[in-house]
Amino acid sequence: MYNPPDYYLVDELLTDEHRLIRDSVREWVSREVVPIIDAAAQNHTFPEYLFKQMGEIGAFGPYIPEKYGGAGMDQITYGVIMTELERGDSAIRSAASVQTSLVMYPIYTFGSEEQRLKYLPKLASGDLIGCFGLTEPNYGSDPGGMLTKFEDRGDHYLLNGSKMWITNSPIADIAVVWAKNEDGIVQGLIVEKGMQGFTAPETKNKWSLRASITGELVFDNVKVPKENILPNVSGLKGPLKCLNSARYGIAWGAIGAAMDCYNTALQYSLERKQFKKPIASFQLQQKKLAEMLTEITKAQLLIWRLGMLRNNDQATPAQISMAKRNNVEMALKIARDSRQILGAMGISGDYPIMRHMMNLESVITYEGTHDIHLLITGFDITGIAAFE
Ligand code: TGC
Ligand code: FAD
Repeated sequence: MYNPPDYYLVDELLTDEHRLIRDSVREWVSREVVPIIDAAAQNHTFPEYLFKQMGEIGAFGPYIPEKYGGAGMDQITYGVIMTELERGDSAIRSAASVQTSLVMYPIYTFGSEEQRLKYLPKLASGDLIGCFGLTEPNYGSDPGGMLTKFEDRGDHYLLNGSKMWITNSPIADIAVVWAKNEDGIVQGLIVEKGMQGFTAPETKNKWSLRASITGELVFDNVKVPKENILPNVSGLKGPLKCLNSARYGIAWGAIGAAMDCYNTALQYSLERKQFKKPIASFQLQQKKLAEMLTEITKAQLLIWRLGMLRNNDQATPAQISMAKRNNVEMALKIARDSRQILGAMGISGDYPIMRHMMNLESVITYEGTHDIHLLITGFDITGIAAFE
């Protein structure tokens, strides 16, 4: 049984319900993800068959009300699920992040009751796969500049433009797409697979998140029915609110990747002998391990507090940025140090470290780059935006 570090007994802060869900997701990851994930990453394929299983274990929409197929749980539940999934692989956590925070959240928060009832239960069960289109070829960190647009054509909207780097787009049944209306205001539209003029080609040759499928969204005069617009939000704050939920989940998730690297490095250092001693007996390796555990513990406490703030609807976007930035950088540093502890073995697919390390290069970039989150904190502290 996987046994992650818990130096400050953070487990005691969880309720029995949190632990029950956490343990069932942990067991599922050990059984279904760990045995196949290296091959999936090496072969650059997303194990799509896991999607339905993720629905069954409650990985999609845990905080969405039960009426719509969710579990009606709190933000800590969402967080512990993300930690467990990312211990398996960031690709698996990504699939859950997108489905919950970037597809179910906007439909639940900004959608009509008809849209909620039509899409949410099937998204929760994994019968429908969703994706989220914000980034464009020329507008990544600056999504407000987007060129994708739609016109009101009386009985439908006509959508034109393209999105890039979209998790799950080639296999998605629906896409929540952010585009500008004729007044240049950003709005969200639900675009369904099969709509004429809509294609989603795959982006190949990634060295990171190789077990996740990524692609484009291309809209060439796509007729979108009027009932597919998200009626209850307009402006860039719509997609940015979705990102708050996803960034929060990533801040929990990264801890799972970090713990898996730390556990692997600790175990290896106790077993591997050089100069007739376990390498764990050398001060240089102990320093790495001690610092890793310190950083994991700090990240756990940071995200625990943020989760409590989110449960009370008190967390600010800037607080979320701080946690996403800190915890992902923490995980990436731990992956790099762990890889060194394993020496040559650190680059082998027999261990999970190199895969986590490469994945985390995407995680530190998507959902707002490391730099952008620093600038968000800088803006929050000084009141001066340094983005442009
Ligand atoms: P700015 O003028 O500052 O803001 C526009 C409006 O939005 C409001 N706002 C927010 N509201 C809620 N939550 C937030 N986090 C918000 N940030 C800003 C703001 O108050 C304003 O509201 P209003 O009422 O005045 O209109 O916007 P800006 O264009 O100057 O940009 C600010 C900036 C740079 C922080 C923002 O654009 C940003 O966060 N950029 C990063 C883009 C990003 O994160 N993209 C992620 C794409 S999705 C993805 O990566 C999925 S990966 C999936 C996976 O596989 O896990
Ligand atoms: P750019 O914005 O071009 O940034 C390049 C560099 O410039 C970065 O280092 C950045 O920090 C820096 N920079 C930019 N602006 C500033 C500034 N003002 N000040 C200082 N430095 C700055 N997007 C979606 O919409 N949906 C998805 O599902 C999705 N999934 C993704 C999956 C993967 C695997 C990846 C890699 C990306 C995904 N993205 C997705 C896109 C992701 O959100 C963007 O890559 C990210 O927001 C950064 O945009 P960019 O790549 O265009 O980089």
